[in-house]
Amino acid sequence: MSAEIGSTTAAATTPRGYGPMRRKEDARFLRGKGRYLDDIRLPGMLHAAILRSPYAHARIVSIDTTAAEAHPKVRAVITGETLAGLGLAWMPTLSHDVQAVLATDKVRFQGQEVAFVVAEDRYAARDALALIDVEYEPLTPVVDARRALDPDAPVIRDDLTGRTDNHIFDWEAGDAAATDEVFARADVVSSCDMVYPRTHPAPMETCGSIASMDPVTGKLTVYTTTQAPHAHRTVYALVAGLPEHKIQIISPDIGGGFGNKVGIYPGYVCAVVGSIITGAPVKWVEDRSENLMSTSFARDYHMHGEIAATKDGRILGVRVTVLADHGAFNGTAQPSKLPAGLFHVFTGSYDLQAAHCTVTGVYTNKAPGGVAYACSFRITEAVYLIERLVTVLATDQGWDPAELRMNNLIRAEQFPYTTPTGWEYDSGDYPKTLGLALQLADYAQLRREQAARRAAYERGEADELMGIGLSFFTEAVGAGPRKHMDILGLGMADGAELRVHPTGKAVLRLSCKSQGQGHETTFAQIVAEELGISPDDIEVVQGDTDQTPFGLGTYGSRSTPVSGAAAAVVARKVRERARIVAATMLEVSPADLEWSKGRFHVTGDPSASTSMTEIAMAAHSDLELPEGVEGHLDATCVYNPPNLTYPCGAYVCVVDVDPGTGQVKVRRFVAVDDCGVRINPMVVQGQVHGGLADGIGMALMEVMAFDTDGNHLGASFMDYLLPTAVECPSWELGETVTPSPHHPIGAKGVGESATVGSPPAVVNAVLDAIGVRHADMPLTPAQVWRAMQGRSLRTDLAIG
Ligand code: MCN
Ligand code: CUN
Repeated sequence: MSAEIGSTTAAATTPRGYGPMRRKEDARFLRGKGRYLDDIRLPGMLHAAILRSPYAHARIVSIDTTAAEAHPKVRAVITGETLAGLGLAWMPTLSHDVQAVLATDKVRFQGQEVAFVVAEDRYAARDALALIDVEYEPLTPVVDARRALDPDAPVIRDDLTGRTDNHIFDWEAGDAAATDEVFARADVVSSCDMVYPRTHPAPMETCGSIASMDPVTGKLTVYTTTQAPHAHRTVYALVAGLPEHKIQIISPDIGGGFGNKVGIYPGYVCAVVGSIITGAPVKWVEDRSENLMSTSFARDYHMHGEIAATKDGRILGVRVTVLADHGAFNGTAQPSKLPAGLFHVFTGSYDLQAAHCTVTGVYTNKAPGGVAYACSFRITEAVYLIERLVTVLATDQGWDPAELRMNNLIRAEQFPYTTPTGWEYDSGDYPKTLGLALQLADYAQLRREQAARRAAYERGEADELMGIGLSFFTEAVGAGPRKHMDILGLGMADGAELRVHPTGKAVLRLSCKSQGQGHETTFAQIVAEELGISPDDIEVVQGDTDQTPFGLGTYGSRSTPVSGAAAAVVARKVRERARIVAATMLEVSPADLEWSKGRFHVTGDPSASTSMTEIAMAAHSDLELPEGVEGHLDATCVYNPPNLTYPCGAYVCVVDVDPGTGQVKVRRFVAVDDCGVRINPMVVQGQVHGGLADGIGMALMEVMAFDTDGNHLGASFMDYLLPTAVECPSWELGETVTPSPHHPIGAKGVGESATVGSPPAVVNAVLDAIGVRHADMPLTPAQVWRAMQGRSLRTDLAIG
């Protein structure tokens, strides 16, 4: 699917370090030999199923489990009451709220967990759900976030003491007075209301967990689909009061996470309780509908944005108000001190004088979670907002959207650049990146073609209209404990451990956890680059808390910025140890040695040299090392990033729209990404391809819609549409490389870039084609058709 232009492609041979290399893990994935959670079978293992609420909002009058307990294959039925006895009926969320593990008082969204059945097989567990008798007293649900703060809105969270409304938080960033001043002196102001609809990460593999409590040793082993094994362990220990050193979390192969597997779900807690009660391992795995209905969603932001400029096209400031629908429990995955996550970067890639934004979070009767799904903590929404606003301004003024962007981008010499909301972008050459994208797309020619097409359409000689959409994004990825970048309130720095064996093979242990991003290959390449060992000889170990160092895990495209840095630092430590060993071997001073990939040689005498393999063997031998120098070649490090890394990208999307049907065809997509130094360009391209497909999905088809009763209208892939190869063009990728100045190897994260950057490009293209100023995503044929009639609707609510 890749047409590759504007970038260098080296031969696809195995490199010693950076460069395109086929993924090592694909040897098992492509043969169907991956080991996913549901492949794991422990002796005596029991199976669980969850009874879920059919209502979005209802009081629980009674729960009768007698008949289910009498089922011959049922071993335990757990309700909120059982959990309350253990102090586990409620659990903390990622945002310092609490969430019912199993509902006791009320159900607050459709699909909420009510009871947990443990049985001898999966079928019996499912059958027994039907034997549980729950009496509900239905309550009016709050479905539309805009109604959540109405004085007569039902109070969803009456479990919280003193709560009389559905308000969660108010948050603001930027300088209100300075922004008002800038707007007062602006020549032109454009504004726009837009909804970023609720979407879902929808990984191929759903979530699940197998808990096994050893009644003799008291050791709890949990196999679970988590992106953050160490964080999960600490939370289990803190919440359940279990001894942390006796908890082992094993995250096996993961079939896609996309943020869906960051949080802790009620089923995980219940599986642990089920194992403690039954004395056997308990497996719980969601089905597709359960995943779509109850696990963490994304977006659901209602945004009002204003943008101010001078009459000659200088953008001065941005003013934003947001209503954020967080569902029934505030469970958004984001740094604890930032209730609206990194929405802070809503000023985008432009050099503005002032900006201000307020975000209000509200409860509604929908599933909790939020942010997750290639989000980088709300940057997806921020980029969509600013890239739509800039386009709306261009439309209103009749300016060219490419020129407007080019004239206002932060310039290369302004880095490090502090945004009006106080974030320090590390590096970039935005005009160069945009320039390359425009060149690859042949923007001027596209505009000519578009004009000709419109003229032909108006003459009745063409059936379709053509649209060109642009976006430019800056991402903020690689969060660590410094700068308040915790998660779950935990500020756990990320470790790396590297051990070189006597024969020169190495094992690298990391705190992050691949869900498909190719870590086993790319992190081996980092060590290979530093030590000159072949990546094939370096094993990357992740996902098992007994085997790996502490750290927050993989989300917010942090693995390369954080664990990638740790891998480079730990390899350099090993190299310095190797230098001492080599100096002893060659009988010179360490300072007299020079390193060239894979060997040390004596300065001025290249023939006096020794290879990494020889050094490794010597390090484990009877070689007399200098006083105080330990043998072996191993090292550990803990990396706490000084700042986030800020990758960027410029995207150009070309669409053809059939005005008769509203059908959109993405004809071309040019994506120029700058993620600093690329470790494995092939893997980076794969990440970008996936993200671009995601973007097409969100822009054109994906939405979690609800009806007025709070019924979920997207609980299967029949209703929640995902893009396929059919909807995707042959991607045209390009690259610019601006290394991160504070990262040991100059790399920036890229895993979410394309998902963040592509939706506004697609939307801008479709609206450009049909000549409509704004319509909300997803731009389904019906929505496009309505927009052309001047009747764009809310697509996330059946009530419109
Ligand atoms: N890489 C590289 N050079 C760079 C940057 C990255 O070679 N300059 C490589 C990395 O070494 C890694 C991959 O690209 O193999 C992605 O790296 P990074 O940007 O650090 O992102 P993470 O590994 O932290 O992955 C997380 C990110 C997130 S948050 C989501 S959401 C998402 C994404 O990755 N989920 C994914 N991409 C995904 N891809 C797959 N297949 N499955 C998911 O669940
Ligand atoms: Cu938020 S989706 Mo990714 O950061 O795991």
